[in-house]
Amino acid sequence: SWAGGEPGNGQMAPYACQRRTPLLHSNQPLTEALETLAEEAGFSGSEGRSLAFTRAASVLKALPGQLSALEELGPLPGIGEHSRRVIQDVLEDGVSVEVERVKLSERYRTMKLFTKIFGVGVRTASRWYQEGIRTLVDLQERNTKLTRQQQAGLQHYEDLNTPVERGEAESIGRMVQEAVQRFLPGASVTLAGGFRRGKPRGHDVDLLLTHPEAGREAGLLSRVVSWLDSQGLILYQHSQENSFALHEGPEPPGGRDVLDRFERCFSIFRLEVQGRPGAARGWKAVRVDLVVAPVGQFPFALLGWTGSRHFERELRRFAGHERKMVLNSHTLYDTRLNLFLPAASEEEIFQHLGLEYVPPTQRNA
Ligand code: 8DG
Ligand code: MN
Ligand code: MN
Repeated sequence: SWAGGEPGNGQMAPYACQRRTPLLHSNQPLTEALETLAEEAGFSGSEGRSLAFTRAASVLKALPGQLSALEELGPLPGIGEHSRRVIQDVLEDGVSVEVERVKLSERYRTMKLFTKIFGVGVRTASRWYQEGIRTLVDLQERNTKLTRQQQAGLQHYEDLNTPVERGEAESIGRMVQEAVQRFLPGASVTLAGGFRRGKPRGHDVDLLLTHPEAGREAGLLSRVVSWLDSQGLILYQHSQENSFALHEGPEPPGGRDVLDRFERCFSIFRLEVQGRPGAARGWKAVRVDLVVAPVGQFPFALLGWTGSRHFERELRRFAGHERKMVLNSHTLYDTRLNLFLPAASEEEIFQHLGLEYVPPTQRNA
């Protein structure tokens, strides 16, 4: 089938957005090894190498069964020499020496520790590492300069690195829905991100707000956030205004990431929780992303915020390379026809792209 078929039949489609990738697959040890190397390459600033490992892992996630020999891979797309070597090692020895070495290395472990702080990216983590900082205690003792976001991230480090359960995500969705109804009846709140793809837990809660009447959603977010804040439900928030203007036209593919041009809010919620054994307090800090989209852009926003990140990247690459279209979380632009292609649903966006529809639960690329 177009979705992959048997391992080695050479039928696997080259772009992840042409394949179905379920949450659970049969090659976990292999994808884990490859994703560790992808992460390590990202920590070293080697984006190309990182992407190559991510692509290889993503191909394995779409295989219908467990791979037992490298030969079965045949001419699968996007699996390079280095990835093949890693796969072979794991298949033959159960582990890859290279991956094990990475996992034990001081640099990898420290980079992982630091990038798990909300607000800390690879560049900051790398700088701290070069300055000889190794632990969270070091960070505090050396009075390292931190942004407000990083301070909040450090303060709630443990909670924010405890997975958010689906039930918790749903409670937060209801809290936001309730606040939204106070200010704009008829507006909707949609759970996107990993939970929409069927993940049972995640690192944050991604919520998309809209209203069926275009324009009514303007200003909604600041009211909602202020109200939640006044109720003591928000531990940290950083909001951005909508900076998207249609008349500017689309940005070139590979240009600045335009996903962040909606009215949006990165926040940390204070979620009441019951029955946490051994917990001294009855609440937990949870990362929440709130995004507001006008209804005309909603399908694009929903598609863009459902992920996975690799699936999104592949969709945009497919649109650009195969269709000469520019896709982002606001619009789809056809550069040959010089026009925007409107869509009332995710299905219509796939149709415009000439892609078979991939439901959210099959976007775990
Ligand atoms: P998780 O939270 O369960 O770990 O997984 P996830 O839900 O898939 O990851 P995510 O980091 O929350 O991202 C989900 C999608 O939302 C992702 O495909 C792209 C979009 N998105 C964010 N935050 C940002 C951002 O800061 N910039 C951009 N460009 N896109 C973002 O969630
Ligand atoms: Mn998420
Ligand atoms: Mn998110």
